[in-house]
Amino acid sequence: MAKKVRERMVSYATYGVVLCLVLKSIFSLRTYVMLSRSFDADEGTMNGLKLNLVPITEVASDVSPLDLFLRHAKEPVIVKGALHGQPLMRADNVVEYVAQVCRDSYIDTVVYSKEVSSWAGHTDEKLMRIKDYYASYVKNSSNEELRYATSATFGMPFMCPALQHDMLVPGLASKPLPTGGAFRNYAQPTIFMGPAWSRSELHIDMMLMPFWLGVYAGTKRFRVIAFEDNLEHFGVDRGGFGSGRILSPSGKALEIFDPDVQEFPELQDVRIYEGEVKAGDVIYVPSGALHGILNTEATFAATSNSLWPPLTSHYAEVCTKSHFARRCKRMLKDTYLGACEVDGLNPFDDSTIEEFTKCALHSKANIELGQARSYVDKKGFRDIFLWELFRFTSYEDFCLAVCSKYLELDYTKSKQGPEQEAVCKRQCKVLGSRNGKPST
Ligand SMILES: O=C(O)CCC(=O)C(=O)O
Repeated sequence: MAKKVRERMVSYATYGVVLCLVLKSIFSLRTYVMLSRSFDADEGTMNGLKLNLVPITEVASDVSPLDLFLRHAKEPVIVKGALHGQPLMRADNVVEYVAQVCRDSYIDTVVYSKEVSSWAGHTDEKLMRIKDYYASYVKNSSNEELRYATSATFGMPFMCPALQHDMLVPGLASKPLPTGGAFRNYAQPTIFMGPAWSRSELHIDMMLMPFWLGVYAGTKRFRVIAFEDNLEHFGVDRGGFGSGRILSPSGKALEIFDPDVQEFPELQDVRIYEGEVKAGDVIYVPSGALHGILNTEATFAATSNSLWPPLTSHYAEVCTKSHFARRCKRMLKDTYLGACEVDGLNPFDDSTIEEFTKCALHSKANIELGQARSYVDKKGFRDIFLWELFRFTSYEDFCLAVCSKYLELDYTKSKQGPEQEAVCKRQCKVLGSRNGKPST
């Protein structure tokens, strides 16, 4: 065992200081607590055929980001209680509180249909004011239409900036790479709120990016198929790396919460990670993973796609082996600020992926902007405000920049754009209980 470790250390030595430090940490003892797993894997029989359900690993919130992203890079992980220090967790009724703070903001609302091939099976989009959505579809539990709300059109920073005082970026996600070359995506985080049994069916995220999702109220059941299983059992031609809807030979889409195992016999072999993400928890979902979400209670959640330095190698591998699905090649290039050649990446030649990874790990983007060193030192991870993540000096400056950014990007094409812009600007004057001061 010790010999193996030594050999691996030696073969990676050429990766330079950053990678060596990272490896040192891989082989160090776990410092965080692995909690018991929440799911009984004996459940999950469909039409007499057994699904291969695997409980999602749960860890305590003292997990170091390096352990999380490196040791568990390829599997989803639930970090229990990671949101417990956040102001929003103190609201008596989180969903009602959000509906109150964001009352005039416009949010997209959708219903689920198994017949459509759109993202997550969402269809029948209507922009609604949050207060009206909440009254009709969340508070009114006798409404049979399961209408789900998500800030897809406007994104939370423009849609309801005042929420930033209560809803921070979790510490473990607070040091991302300059995603796509820019400091952050102004359209994220995305928020999701909805009644029990609303859902997002199986899909894959833009540019095959990994993400964090924090649940502030209610419970979400996740089912996740890792990139590696998707590739092995469904391959690149079954839709899984495009829309994320896996198709059977007869053209039927796989519904992960109601799977037809006759149509998809592969499901007996595919590992389906399953876990409940409860209020206060954060889930990490890896690059290129298919995932479906079923809200088993009324929920409120926030999520962002981000890449973190320790995921460099896995993301490069996923992007290349998917044959560069979902424009991820562009993402690879831009994230490392063009420092590393992407045209030589070859899905059939692992050495090209290793070369790229070596270069990316040494890049300025990874070391300086992604703050790779702080992962090794385990320093400086704390819940931060969005304006800090975007490297602004105050909430108000960031807020006003976002409100105008949307004008620039011509989001006013949407009929409600001008009204939403006015809501955005009004909220820039709203300061939270800590007056926009960073937490310590
Ligand atoms: O919570 C949800 O319904 C969907 C979240 C998600 O899968 C995503 O943002 O990619």
